[in-house]
Amino acid sequence: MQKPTFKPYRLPSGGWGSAFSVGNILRREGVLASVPVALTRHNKVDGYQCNSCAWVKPASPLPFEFCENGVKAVAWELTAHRCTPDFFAKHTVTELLDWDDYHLEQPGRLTHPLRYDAASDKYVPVSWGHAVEEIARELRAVEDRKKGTVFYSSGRLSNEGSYLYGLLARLYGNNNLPDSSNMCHETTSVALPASIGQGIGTVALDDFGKADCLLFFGQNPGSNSPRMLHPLQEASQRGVPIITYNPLRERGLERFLNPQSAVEMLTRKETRISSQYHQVKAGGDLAALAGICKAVLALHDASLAEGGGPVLDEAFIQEHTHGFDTFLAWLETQEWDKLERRSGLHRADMESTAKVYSVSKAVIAVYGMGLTQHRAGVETVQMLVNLLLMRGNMGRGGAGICPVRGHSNVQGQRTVGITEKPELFPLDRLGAQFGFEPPREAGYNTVEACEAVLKDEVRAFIMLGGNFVRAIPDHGQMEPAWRRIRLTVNVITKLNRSALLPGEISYILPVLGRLEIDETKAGPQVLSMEDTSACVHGNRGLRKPASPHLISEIRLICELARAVLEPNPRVRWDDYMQDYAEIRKEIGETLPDSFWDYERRMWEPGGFQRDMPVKRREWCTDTGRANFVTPNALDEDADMPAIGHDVLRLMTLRSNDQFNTTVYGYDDRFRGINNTRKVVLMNRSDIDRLGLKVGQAVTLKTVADDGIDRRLSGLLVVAYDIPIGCIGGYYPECNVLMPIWHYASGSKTPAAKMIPVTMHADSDRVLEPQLDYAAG
Ligand SMILES: Nc1nc2c(c(=O)[nH]1)N[C@H]1C(S)=C(S)[C@@H](COP(=O)(O)OP(=O)(O)OC[C@H]3O[C@@H](n4cnc5c(=O)[nH]c(N)nc54)[C@H](O)[C@@H]3O)O[C@H]1N2
Ligand SMILES: Nc1nc2c(c(=O)[nH]1)N[C@H]1C(S)=C(S)[C@@H](COP(=O)(O)OP(=O)(O)OC[C@H]3O[C@@H](n4cnc5c(=O)[nH]c(N)nc54)[C@H](O)[C@@H]3O)O[C@H]1N2
Ligand SMILES: [Mo]
Repeated sequence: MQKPTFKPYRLPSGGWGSAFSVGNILRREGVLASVPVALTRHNKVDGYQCNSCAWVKPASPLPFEFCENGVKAVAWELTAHRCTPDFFAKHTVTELLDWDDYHLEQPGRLTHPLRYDAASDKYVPVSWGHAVEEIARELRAVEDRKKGTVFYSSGRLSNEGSYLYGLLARLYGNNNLPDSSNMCHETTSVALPASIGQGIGTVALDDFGKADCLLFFGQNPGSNSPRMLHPLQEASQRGVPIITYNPLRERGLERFLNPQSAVEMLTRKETRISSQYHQVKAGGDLAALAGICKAVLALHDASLAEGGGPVLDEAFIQEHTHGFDTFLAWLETQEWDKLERRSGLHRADMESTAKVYSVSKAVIAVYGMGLTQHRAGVETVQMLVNLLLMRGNMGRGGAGICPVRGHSNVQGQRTVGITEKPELFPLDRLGAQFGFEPPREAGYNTVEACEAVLKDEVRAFIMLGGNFVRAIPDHGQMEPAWRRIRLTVNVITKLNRSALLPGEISYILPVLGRLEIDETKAGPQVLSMEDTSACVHGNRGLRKPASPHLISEIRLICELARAVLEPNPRVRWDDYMQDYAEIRKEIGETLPDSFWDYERRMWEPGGFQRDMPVKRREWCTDTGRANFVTPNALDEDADMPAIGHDVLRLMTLRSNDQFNTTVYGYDDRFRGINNTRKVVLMNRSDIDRLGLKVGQAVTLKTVADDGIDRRLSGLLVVAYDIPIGCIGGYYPECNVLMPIWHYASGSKTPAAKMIPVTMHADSDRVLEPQLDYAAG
């Protein structure tokens, strides 16, 4: 491993850095020749849907509709490397527990089903038949099905697989269907229905072409949804102001050079992205947004006083909204000095945003984890909606709210029934369709599933995709508890840490990825998924499977269901696993409003968009109108220990070289950090104030009064452009610091963007002096 370095990155996002990075990864995965061929089918009609993020797949794609991180995700799945039973014969589980996330996935695609053998502390090959039989026996033996069994899934799973998995859980007897979305945009799914009556965003790709102002809160397109930089570039070139609120100056929100444009690459003609950039304090957005709303109001009053027109869209507010007067009264009581303190910004910052906003005719507000992963996340998202409602920026072209979803099918998965909340899925219809009485009690979400595991109430935990134990908070409590679960099943494609925490009985069941040809008796099968703009697309695999021993996720669900459940002639598992069109027919019957003529429409260019009542200004809320939601208080962490002088706010971040817990490498190019993930980004004045030195190793310790010692040592201090009092570290390494009860109220999304911690030096020595940019 090379020495860690820190050198601010001077280049734009995209550009040559992106091209080089892609070349490196293709070489490392041994797919230099094959992946470029596959990429011509990437996000194309009759091709496959990118397995990285959920960003919109346009109706008229670019010749190369992919980005650097999409290529990494494709190369990751199509890698030439294989993790065979030989690998497991060489390494015990205890030994592998010392490996980091990167090295665990490096051996490549898993090739055989494996069962944990406690005597040798190794995973050994097993037949699919034996695996299904034993798992089914264990699931049937669980006494309390409501409490004892959990069905987790990660948002990569197709619509077809998700629908069957939800059906399996409900026929089995519970709604314990936590998913990655519980750690992600659950805040959105709670905030938006109360505000506007739909749990998903309201804009389509073409709205970006019509908007005349974009607001960006806590989302990092340069790393996490790079194809979005194309519409942003186009907007910027049209002169559209792009206003960003983010504690970090993320390169993708500053400058972009389109790596697919030969002219731009040769002339190095980059585009400025944000026209205003406000480095809000972590967790300061609620206050910042309140300040912007207050300033808009002041502009309205001033305009009227001068005999001008209204700034507020009074007709819209009158006809379409509820709660405006209460909101107004609350805004008037908010003092500027408090708003400044809480946001870490100046009044002038918020006023300058209000000024641009109040003359724009069509505004889109984009947001991501920077808003949702906070204790006050729900109220913050609702405050962003309030701002849009003030000028009627909802339900018309070029305007609306745009939560940027994470996993490539996380949104579709919820649509077709992966939810622990019974009210979110038409259970009556489902029951009538399949002749059973679905369970009506709420199931476990992610946090509740973890709490049940800590109480030793869970007997069986199925993980369909993902890396649950690594993605959740509180590793120090969760990992030992995990080993007390009787049955854990890891349905995965590469080895990860969750699989290394076996209970009494544990399986690794390797499956096909969506880029692979899924051939059944009925011929090659296709899948479908929904992007962040609620458009549903078909997906056709194109590569030979990584191993002849892999089966599809759908076949596994069907085999398990047949072995666990009482026979029910209305549920045709045998047909579903051969012909996925049969599953789509069932989805169409349960959800006819969205999925009529599914089989044909999923191949339309750009997919088909699910119904969005807000587009017609129909509000499916309790009041029948769009609600201005007034927050309870601006104390974003009222029930946390007071943020004192030496308590810092830790944001857990993604590098440019990872997909969630999958670590592609140790470089975070745009942030200038190379060859390491063991760093903590700090403001230089905090470093001085705490008597620390750049390059020194430090320990972070969580401030909490529950008697549990949560700490992480050996992080190297990096002096960074980050607001005073805020620090940054990488997810998932820092999850050990996050208490399980530290989540957004209302949604229980873990509050990963603001963990209160203290910090002390591990020793006086400066280990990596070269990490000081000033010294280099
Ligand atoms: N390449 C790649 N793509 C991905 C992923 C990946 O890991 N790698 N993950 C996928 C998934 S599942 C998801 S959910 C999305 C996540 O994508 P994002 O929503 O972009 O998530 P993060 O990178 O966690 O954080 C986003 C930004 O929030 C900022 N931030 C932190 N705290 C605050 C705050 O208090 N206020 C504000 N305004 N900003 C804040 C951070 O500086 C960062 O720029 O990306 C998806 N796409
Ligand atoms: N501190 C902190 N914690 C966080 C976050 C944060 O920002 N900060 N973000 C949260 C968010 S937004 C999310 S979405 C979660 C992510 O939580 P998860 O979705 O559970 O985690 P991933 O890292 O995406 O899962 C990676 C694993 O998925 C498996 N896999 C990949 N492709 C496939 C496939 O096609 N089929 C199957 N069956 N398996 C596959 C591979 O074996 C791989 O090891 O983490 C959350 N945790
Ligand atoms: Mo996510």
